[in-house]
Amino acid sequence: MSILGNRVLRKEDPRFLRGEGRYVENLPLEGALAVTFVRSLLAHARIDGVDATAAATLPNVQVFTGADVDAGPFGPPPFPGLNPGMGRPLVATDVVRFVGDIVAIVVSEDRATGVDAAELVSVDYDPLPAVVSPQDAAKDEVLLYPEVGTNVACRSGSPEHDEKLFDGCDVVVSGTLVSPRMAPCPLEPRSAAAEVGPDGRVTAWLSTQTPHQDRMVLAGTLGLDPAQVRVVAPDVGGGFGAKMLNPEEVLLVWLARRLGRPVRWTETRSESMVALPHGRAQRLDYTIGGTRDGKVLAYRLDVLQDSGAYPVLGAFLPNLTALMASGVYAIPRIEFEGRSVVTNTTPISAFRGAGRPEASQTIERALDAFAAELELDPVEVRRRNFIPADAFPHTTVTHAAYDSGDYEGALDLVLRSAGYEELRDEQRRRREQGEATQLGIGISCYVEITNGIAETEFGEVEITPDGGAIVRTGSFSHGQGHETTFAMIAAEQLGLPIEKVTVHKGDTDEIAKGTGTYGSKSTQIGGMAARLAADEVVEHAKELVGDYLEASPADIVLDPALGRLHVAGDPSQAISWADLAVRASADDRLAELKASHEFKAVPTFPFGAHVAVVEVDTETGRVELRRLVAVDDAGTLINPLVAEGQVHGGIATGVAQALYEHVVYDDDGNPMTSTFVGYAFPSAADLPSWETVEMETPTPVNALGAKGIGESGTIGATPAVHNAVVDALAPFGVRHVDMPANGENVWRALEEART
Ligand code: MCN
Repeated sequence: MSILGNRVLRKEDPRFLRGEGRYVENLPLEGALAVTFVRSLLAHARIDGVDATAAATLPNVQVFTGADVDAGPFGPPPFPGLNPGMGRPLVATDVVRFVGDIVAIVVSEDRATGVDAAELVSVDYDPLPAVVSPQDAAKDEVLLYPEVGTNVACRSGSPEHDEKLFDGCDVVVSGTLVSPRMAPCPLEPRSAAAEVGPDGRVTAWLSTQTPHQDRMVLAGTLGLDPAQVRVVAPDVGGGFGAKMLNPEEVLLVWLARRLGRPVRWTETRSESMVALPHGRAQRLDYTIGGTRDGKVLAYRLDVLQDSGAYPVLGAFLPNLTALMASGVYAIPRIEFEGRSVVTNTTPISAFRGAGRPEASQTIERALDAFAAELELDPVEVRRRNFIPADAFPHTTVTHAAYDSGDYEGALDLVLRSAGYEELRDEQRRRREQGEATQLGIGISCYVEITNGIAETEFGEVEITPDGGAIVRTGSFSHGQGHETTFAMIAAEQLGLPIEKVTVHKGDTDEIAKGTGTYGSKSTQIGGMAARLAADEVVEHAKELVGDYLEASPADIVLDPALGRLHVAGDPSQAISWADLAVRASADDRLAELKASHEFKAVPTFPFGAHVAVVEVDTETGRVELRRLVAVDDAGTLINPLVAEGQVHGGIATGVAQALYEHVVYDDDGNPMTSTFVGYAFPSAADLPSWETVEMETPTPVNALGAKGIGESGTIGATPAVHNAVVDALAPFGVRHVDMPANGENVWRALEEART
């Protein structure tokens, strides 16, 4: 029986549950100096001077300013269309561009002294006007980079408007949706350490998702040969897309080389809230048009992306929003224009979903607004526009080549599971009785893209002297359970028990190559690479067994149930992996039982449907999420238990954006939500238990049939909950509520509708 598709408990959990996880912060690193960053308290200012005299009087304290750092700038990354003139000095020298920008570095023997010294560093600022809203930035009145001449960091789509786009439409509806800026809030904040070895090579221990890519960027930014840099990522307590390389990690390596001593830095929570890149922060203006019977004919989307002070991945994300603009619907005409602008705020990067949630948040709100205008059930309007299940592969007018799907099937399943008709009955009853607490029912149907830029991943499998196996992968698990699921994949191919398979990751000296983990691509490319490497090991094993049994390798077969190799049709003389490893070791041939593979594939398109049920107190605006029923189809599941965990976490993030989280700045660019007191990061106690329903539509793109699941819940949940809140308020004439749809925003929407 196959181990794949079983709810195998996570191999890594005992380590974490016993507190035996190894994070950068608790790695033994003798004699490590503490690093503290001095950060700007102003959003936009010229630096007239940095005085470190007082700080340097504290025992064993050294202070470095931008003038000392002979490396950088950092970025912008080489994405097509990104303005190359908007690089970030590793330490600000002339100008600070957001609260949290690095203005000096303090190095001390212990962390407490470093914090004291940082407070004594005096920076002479000459304030400049701060540009906080992307709409203001787009006016190009105050420029963050005067030498560049514009605040626009990147353009996507086309500024051309087709006057005839909405021709033939009986009904045209417009609206604006702001996808609130979110802080990623990993449980483990960022942490980095670095040390130069006796051979002059530098090792950087990073809390990251992408060790191999980090090695290249570190080497590139510091002018080093990549062979001189080793990156090790130990256990990582969450990344959510944001833990990619930033100036802080580069500076740690620079300091270790400069000082010849090991150094370590771990972010505080409030530092993480301003300095770790944020996510989302898109303003989306939409117009949707169609026929009176609910057929959508045209859709226009204008995106204004806030990129924060220094453009990194976030500035590029409208390209993904454009690609996924059509959602699960066959829309014949779509126009898209995206502009990404710099503002005096924390940089925007990837955050769970990265560019795709914004697309589904908008098309799903637009569909509901269109249905409301037509006075049709939102379910009915969706049915009239789905890409049908027999139309795959299907390429949308925005050039997304969907691999496989059954969008109506997912909707049917979720409606049945939620008891949609009964919910509508209950809603009708409350409306008729004029109850203060109204019921809202929200639907979302989504499709998203995983392995979005068709990447390659590395996998290696090696039989160990005891007949077990090591899987080495270029993917990097930071909460996704790869130690279990990748072991399952290799165990399946080798016919070994999962206990005999160990997964190694995250050390660039041990693992030859890798792209890392983001875009929910690990299973479909990293898992496939491991699988194909395991298959090659089996082929090599057949050679060896052929030699030992004096038979042709072509006649040798693997019995996957017993993990033994024998001549086809003659299992009496079989050799187990354990026996083979012993014999091969004795003959000095164990190294033959090792193979590596690089797997490249096109993107896959997971999809699903969510139903959210909310209660809204129409007197106070208070919203309570009662239920969230979710169908998330990621193709064939390797481990439904792990996948379900991914969906649970993903939904929590999606609900949090719909109802709670929002990074807020005042007009001068001061962050108002830089601790968990001010930032509404929900805990499990704030959320109901999710009702997840399995559905598996394999992809033809890889032999596992697997698509990604890591971000799906997030993408499906936000629009379902958002739609539910608006639905609850429909009888009051409310057609729109800003996210997060919290008590205040709901109350405002109600007041506006009443007046
Ligand atoms: N899985 C499966 N069957 C599938 C697909 C996935 O059993 N068809 C399992 C996998 O084997 C894997 C897990 O689900 O163990 C997630 O796999 P996948 O969807 O391939 O995603 P990645 O491993 O590439 O993870 C990335 C994704 C992203 S982009 C973000 S953001 C995210 C996420 O995963 N950040 C997370 N999940 C997170 N979970 C935790 N705990 N912490 C984060 O920071």
